[in-house]
Amino acid sequence: MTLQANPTVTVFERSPDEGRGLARDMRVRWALEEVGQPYDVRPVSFAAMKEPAHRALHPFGQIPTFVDGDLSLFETGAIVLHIASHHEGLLPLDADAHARAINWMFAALGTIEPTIVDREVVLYLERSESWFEQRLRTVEDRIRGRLNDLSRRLGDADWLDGAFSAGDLMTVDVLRRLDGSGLLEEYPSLYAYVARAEARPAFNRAFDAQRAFFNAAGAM
Ligand code: GTB
Repeated sequence: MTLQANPTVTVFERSPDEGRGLARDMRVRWALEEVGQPYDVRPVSFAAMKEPAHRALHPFGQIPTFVDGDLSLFETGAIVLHIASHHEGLLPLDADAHARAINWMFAALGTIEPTIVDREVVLYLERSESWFEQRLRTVEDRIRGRLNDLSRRLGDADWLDGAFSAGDLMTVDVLRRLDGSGLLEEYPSLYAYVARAEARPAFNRAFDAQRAFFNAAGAM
């Protein structure tokens, strides 16, 4: 009998989010926890991320990457979809519901997340510009537009389309990046949606694992 090695996920050696679980390895850890797949993590420094050895795994020199046997992936959408496709629990068996869950994954990554990343770019890179305040307002209004539409679609349902799926996992992980902005609080149903997802045992295992890793890295 040959022992199958666990998949390995690369993570920040020391995450700038200080253990808040806002970097994108969190969604991969969470997906792995939801399906009960054990995994290993491999820390990578900012410098090592840009070295050829890491770029062989990730052409853009970023984390996370996912290596499982001979397979190596580097985009979180593809990684979570791969995990969800190879285990039960994150994608419905019904073909149409399955496609709709993937639809929500793409919506999270392609329609919601870019507006939230824009805000981070403004805050971290454009603060000294004369037009900073005006640009921040514009970008935040664009986020509000997305949150408004999303909350209207969610209505009073627990999840976006029936049972919790990879579509919810990705949407919630994207929304979590608004932590500290006050924007999510303007939409109580979305705030409750994120809280509901964060109460899942798998989320908590993933969150605790990344926080323990951050604390251990800090102690070194
Ligand atoms: N599209 C890719 C994917 O989804 O996998 C994006 C990957 C990505 O942006 N990775 C970031 C990275 O490696 C980490 S997650 N950045 C380093 C670099 O580009 O040199 C983004 C992130 C970083 C930090 C926080 N934080 O501190 O709160 C939150 C999110």
